[in-house]
Amino acid sequence: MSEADLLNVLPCDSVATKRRNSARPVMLVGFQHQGNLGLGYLASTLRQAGYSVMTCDFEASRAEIVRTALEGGPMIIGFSLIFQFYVKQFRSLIRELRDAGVDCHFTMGGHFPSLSYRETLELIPELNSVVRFEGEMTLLELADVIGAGHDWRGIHGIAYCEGDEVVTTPMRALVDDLDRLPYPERNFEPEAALGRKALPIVASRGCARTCSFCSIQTFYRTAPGKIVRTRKPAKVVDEMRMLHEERGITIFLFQDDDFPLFGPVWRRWAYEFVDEMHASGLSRRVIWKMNCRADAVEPEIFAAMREAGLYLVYMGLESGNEEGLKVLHKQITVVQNLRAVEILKSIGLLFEFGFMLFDPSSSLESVRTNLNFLRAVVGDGCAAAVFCRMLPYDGTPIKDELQRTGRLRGDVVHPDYDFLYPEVTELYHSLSNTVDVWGWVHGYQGLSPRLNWAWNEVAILARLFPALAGFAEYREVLAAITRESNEVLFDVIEKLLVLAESGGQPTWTNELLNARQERFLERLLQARNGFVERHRQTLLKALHPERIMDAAVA
Ligand code: B12
Ligand code: SF4
Repeated sequence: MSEADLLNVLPCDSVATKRRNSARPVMLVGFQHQGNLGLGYLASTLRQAGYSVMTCDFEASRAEIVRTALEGGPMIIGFSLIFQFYVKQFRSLIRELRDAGVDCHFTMGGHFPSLSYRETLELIPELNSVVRFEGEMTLLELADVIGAGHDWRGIHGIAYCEGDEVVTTPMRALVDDLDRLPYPERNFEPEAALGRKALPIVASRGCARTCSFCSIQTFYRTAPGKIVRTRKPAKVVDEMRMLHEERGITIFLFQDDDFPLFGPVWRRWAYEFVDEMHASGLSRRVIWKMNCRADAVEPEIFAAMREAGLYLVYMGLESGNEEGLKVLHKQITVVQNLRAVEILKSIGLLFEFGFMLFDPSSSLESVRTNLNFLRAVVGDGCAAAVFCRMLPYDGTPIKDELQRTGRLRGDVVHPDYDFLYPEVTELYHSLSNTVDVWGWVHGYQGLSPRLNWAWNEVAILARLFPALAGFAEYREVLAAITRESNEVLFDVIEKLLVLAESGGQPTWTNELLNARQERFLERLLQARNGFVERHRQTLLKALHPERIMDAAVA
């Protein structure tokens, strides 16, 4: 047995019988929007071992979090930092807790603390420790040791400060068998679309790929143990069945970094999952969304998954030019990206995608190629155009490379870098100044996310509700609004490119675009609300508890 295996041998069922001091609860604080599965797994593991757990949403009011801590008297507060740009907000919350007299052990986990533990401990000196990598077993051991009044500094998988020194203990291996973990706790209200409730779930952890901009690959490669671990399809389906029967969940959002699909082994996994979905009867009652790479998209398996309830696919397309794909180390070609899009369209599956219009290799020419790629992908209005600039997160090879070449800028909250060419910097700034990026492309209330939400609803309507009169017409109106909105964005980029290449006067202004955006939004709301209102009674009837079980897939 390897060291990694040994460290991993902490089966949850046998630790449940160990004697421990669980008089004081463990408190967990994290970003709960759409449900935080990391906190969910930590909470269920602790609870299975006999601890009581209090979970707080990081977005709750400060006063509420402080009050919960003061009243609950936890022995540990564990903070989950999954987005590095929240690090300073966590710091200020932690200071407030300490100022209020909360003096228990403070620890923190997540990608950034795991990979940049020094910086985390430096930025937040109020932390007693950082738990590195997957935290279930380490947090449990921390609770056991602290509860027993012993010194916690010897436990594996943590970092802490000793005077001016940062000490790390031997790394703990990744959880070898995910099926030995209890199902994650989900003590939050599920999101709902048209009254249908959605919850996140994972079928696997880890990713075998090595994209240069992604902290996931470093996170799962730095810790010892197997990088990609899949759960048994039957266990995944059992968890879905339980959530469907007990909480009426009909939409499942798979948050796997890369849904098991690629290559013969994982393809077999996916087919087995499909079989389990049919055997359980769930394929007719629930629908699911997953994330994958474009090179995993093949007609046969996607058609099979669609029949088993797959309704929406998220793909990280990331770039539409070969140089960009190379710098991002996507190990994929533009043709493969386009082929995936074509396949999904041809089998009638809706998709969303991630796309970086700008990356560290950008030139005016590559931005133009990216623009043409976007036109090819969503020029028909099948989904809203989204794009961003690549950001160099901690723990990513691209950040190290930018640092090595002296191009890294910004800080942990706003990581940034210099483009290679001043004209690209100028283009990027004029685009950001012209388009209200949060209002249109990114923010939860932005136009593109709202259009995509409407598309999400369309897929749900098609799969979880009876056929509705005028549905095809509504779909066409939505496609027209999306197409026109996308085209305005494309035109802005195009005109700014021309301006950067040959000078002249800007055509689009921020005011003009805001007015267009408002108009698109009005049209969208009118079409969507009108359609939903017309079918209000039918939709409500279909949501009636007994009918959830009967919802037939169209
Ligand atoms: C689901 C998800 C979301 C959900 C969040 C749901 C939620 N409330 O948790 C949504 C869709 C909202 C989301 C949004 C975004 N996301 Co996101 N998301 C993910 C994703 C795919 C899965 C997270 C997950 O559930 N993992 C499964 C659980 C079991 O693992 P885990 O979270 O890592 O937790 C384990 C350990 O980290 C550790 N741990 C974690 N917390 C703690 C706390 C303690 C006390 C301890 C002891 C241990 C511990 O133990 C846990 C159990 O083993 C991750 C990728 C990833 N693999 O993490 C990206 C990821 C977290 N997202 C990312 C980004 C960039 C974003 C967005 C900015 C995207 C965008 N452009 O809009 C937004 C930001 C939203 C915002 N607030 O502004 C990045 C973060 C990069 C970084 N280093 O900061 C990631 C890592 C993806 C990536 N490719 O790099 N995201
Ligand atoms: S971007 Fe996606 S495919 Fe690439 S390493 Fe990260 S999770 Fe894996």
